Amino acid sequence: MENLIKKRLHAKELQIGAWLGMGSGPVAEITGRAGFDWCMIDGEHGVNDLTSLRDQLVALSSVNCPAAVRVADAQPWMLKQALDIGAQTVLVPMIDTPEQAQAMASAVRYAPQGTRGLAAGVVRASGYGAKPDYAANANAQTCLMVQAESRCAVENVDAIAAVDGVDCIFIGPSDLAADMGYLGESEVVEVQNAIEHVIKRTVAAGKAAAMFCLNPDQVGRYVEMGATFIAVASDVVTLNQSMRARVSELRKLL
Ligand code: 3PY
Ligand code: MG
Repeated sequence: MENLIKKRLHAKELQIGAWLGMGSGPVAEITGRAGFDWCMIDGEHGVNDLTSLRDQLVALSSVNCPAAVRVADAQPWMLKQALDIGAQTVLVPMIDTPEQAQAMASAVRYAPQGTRGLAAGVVRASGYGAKPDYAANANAQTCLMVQAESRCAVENVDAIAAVDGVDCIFIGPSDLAADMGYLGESEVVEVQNAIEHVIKRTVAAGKAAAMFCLNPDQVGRYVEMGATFIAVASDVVTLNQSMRARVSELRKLL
């Protein structure tokens, strides 16, 4: 199946999406129907396990919402599992060096381009064997995003962006701010300058730049810098805000 996220990343089309951290198929289905260009199922933070990741991939596919999975760590076996359950786009946190990025690019592709383990006949990605051409087409449809979220990654951005097989560099503003000594303060100018640097160098290398920004007033700035893939909502944050707003609204009325 064609990977729309990858196609649009390469075409530099703007894609806005939602973060799914609740581990819930129904929440994924509701969010997937809302009109976002994509949803990211978060296996790094939150409560997801392999079965809940799979359930949400099924839910998003049922409503034709392109899906991506963030794995917990830069481990080839985690990428193997995420791809086998049907994720075509994977995001790997905390990639600091071109060597780490290269290892991830190898882990997500079958030989000869990579080292992904092959069990195409029995995994969900191939329809449990119903799509015999899955393995032949998988490398071309797999999309690798790596997260730049440290000073080291900022310094190495050119070399990371140059790695064959890396489609997108995704900035993690919270971790980056923390690593720069500004825990919880990603708005400070030093962090914003580092973010701008990563976006601009990534785009200059011909790769897509992605950002996490839940403040709607700030999204336009990152688009102007060149980011084309932006997380603009989170299931946890939205539920939290709307439940609290409803309680305070009703407390005033009653
Ligand atoms: C971060 O802000 O560190 C993230 O990983 C968000 O995506
Ligand atoms: Mg992070």
